[in-house]
Amino acid sequence: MTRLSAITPSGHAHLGNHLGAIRRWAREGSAGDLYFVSDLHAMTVSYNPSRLRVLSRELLAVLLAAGIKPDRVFVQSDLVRELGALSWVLECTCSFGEAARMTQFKQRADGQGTVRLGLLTYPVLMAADILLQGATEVPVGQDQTQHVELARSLARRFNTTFGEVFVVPRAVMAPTAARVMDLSDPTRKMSKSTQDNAGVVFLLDEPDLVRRKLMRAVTDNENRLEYRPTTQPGLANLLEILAACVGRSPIEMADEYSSYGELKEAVAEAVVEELAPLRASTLELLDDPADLDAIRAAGAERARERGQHVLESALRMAGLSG
Ligand code: AQP
Repeated sequence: MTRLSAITPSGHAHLGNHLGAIRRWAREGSAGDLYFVSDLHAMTVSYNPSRLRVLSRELLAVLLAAGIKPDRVFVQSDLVRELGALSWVLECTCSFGEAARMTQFKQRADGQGTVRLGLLTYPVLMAADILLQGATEVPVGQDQTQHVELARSLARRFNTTFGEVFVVPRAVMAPTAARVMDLSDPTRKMSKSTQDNAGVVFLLDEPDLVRRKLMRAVTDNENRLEYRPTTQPGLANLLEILAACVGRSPIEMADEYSSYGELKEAVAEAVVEELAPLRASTLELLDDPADLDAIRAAGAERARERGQHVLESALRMAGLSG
């Protein structure tokens, strides 16, 4: 079984990425799991090239620092030639209607002045990511299941039309982990690309900044320390963060504190403690460019080797070289 997951360098990694995904990947991942930094996907909206390079590198370091084995990780653009070739074959297997039907495309394109063609075709690139690595399972949230369905359709269609090449992947529901909300606006999730940094705890924030952000988190005027996500979303978010850090339930945590201030202090200390080893290891990896480059190159080589046979067969069967 090969399970494939990705993280997009659309901004600096944050507490939500850590508690919701990266920590779980490092703790629960099995030998067949693969993780990649999806920098090509970050290009579907306006971006800055030098920042993208820095963010991709930083995310790779975060994944390794979290404890994901180096032989399980790679950066997507290191396979840009292979993925570009396979994407073209798959784009010519996909209809315009299929791509245009993607709900996420409609949502993300809505209201944008200029919509990049890559935003429309990126689910096909995602299919290439999956099929090139021969992934059998793709853990996704509800918003991405349609994209994995597309990858399944394209794999089946190609296999039926030209010959068996691709493993047909299936979407598996990513286990529901803590969904960390923005500290300034607890009705929206903490996000890498949020413009206002005050509500986002980045993994590389200095401990004092982490404390300040958590102490300033928006709560309410109810003065009632209970876990009530619908009516007290800010407080519930803090309780969930604390619960995720200390491995207990938010309801239990609510019973432990008598004031919002006391709770915030506890959350701040728990988060600083949770992030300290990850931050230190990430900075250490970023400080040794040669070592990180070597890990990255080896990861790319392995990913390329895993996909070589699939790519050559797909090109040959599609009537191209090979
Ligand atoms: N706030 C969050 N709480 C819990 N989990 C989260 N994840 C993201 N935000 C939270 C999980 O992190 C993994 C990698 O995320 P992604 O790169 O695929 O993109 P995303 O979900 O769109 O993440 P962001 O941080 O919100 O980025 P932008 O701003 O670009 O949209 C996923 O497993 C995701 O569930």
